[in-house]
Amino acid sequence: MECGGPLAKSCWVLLLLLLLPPYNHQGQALRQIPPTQLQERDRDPPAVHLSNGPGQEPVSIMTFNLTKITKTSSSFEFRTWDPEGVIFYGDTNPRDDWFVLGLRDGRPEIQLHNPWAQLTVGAGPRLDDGRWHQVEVKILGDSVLLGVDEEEVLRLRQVSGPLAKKPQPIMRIALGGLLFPASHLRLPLVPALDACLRRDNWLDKQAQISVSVPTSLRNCAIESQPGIFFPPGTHAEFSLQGEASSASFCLDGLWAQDQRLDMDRALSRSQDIWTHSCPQSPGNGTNTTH
Ligand SMILES: *[C@@H]1O[C@H](CO)[C@@H](O)[C@H](O)[C@H]1NC(C)=O
Ligand SMILES: CC(=O)N[C@H]1CO[C@H](CO)[C@@H](O)[C@@H]1O
Repeated sequence: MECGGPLAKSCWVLLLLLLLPPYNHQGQALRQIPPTQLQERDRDPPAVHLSNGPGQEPVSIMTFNLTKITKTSSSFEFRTWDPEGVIFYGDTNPRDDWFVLGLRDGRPEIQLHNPWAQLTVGAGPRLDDGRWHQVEVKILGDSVLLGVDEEEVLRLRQVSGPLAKKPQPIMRIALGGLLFPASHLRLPLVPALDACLRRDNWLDKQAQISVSVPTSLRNCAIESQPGIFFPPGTHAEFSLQGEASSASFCLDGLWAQDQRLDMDRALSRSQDIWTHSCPQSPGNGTNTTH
């Protein structure tokens, strides 16, 4: 690979990515799902992506009538490689009665602000490992309980008043974003979370007044692997040419989370990528990522 000298800043490599046959180098068949079957994959319930393109808007907002609520817990499964962002936000009032469950450094974090308590607390195991995790948030009397994978990881006492007695009896729940600017958080974080959510069950269906249709632009149908994680704000475009079984293109570096990916290390680990120096003038037929 010619990466030194005058080309050091722009190391042009030609990658031949063998996409077919569908075997990895351990010889196992990779899962290939025809697009028509994506929606009807039986055992896997549909999942919604929590990030809304480059913006930090929630992907869905629900409202509940608190005077009708009998079930005060919410549960869902989610999966991510992203260590930071908002899973959901809830409020009756964005000024003085709100709650946020997010991830920071891969671990769950609760921030809440209401007349009874104002706090920021992190708890539980790292969840940014690309696996599905089950999460439950429950309001029990004056306590808020957080459960992860069937285990209680946090119990906050004396942090809530009776739901039905809130001055504004409408609770909003927003998925994957906030309903106020991120700077209003007690401890700011980057809200956008590159995560998938499924089997979600929010408070009491009987008390639900409205729900907006999820506006997520991305989909969760593809199998999650570390290599297909891109943080918000990045995107990759490749123009494929040549035979159907391979793709060749010139890359001017790959970036993820402001870090340049080490192409040499990727190459040394994969037997399915070949490199050659790019021609002097690759014909402007290539796209690069940032
Ligand atoms: C909430 O429910 C109560 C009791 O059923 C009802 O009186 C009230 O109008 C409802 N509020 C809204 C905004 O739906
Ligand atoms: C990669 C490459 O050749 N890029 C060129 C594409 O065309 C523009 C305009 O002619 C050039 O400035 C780029 O260097």
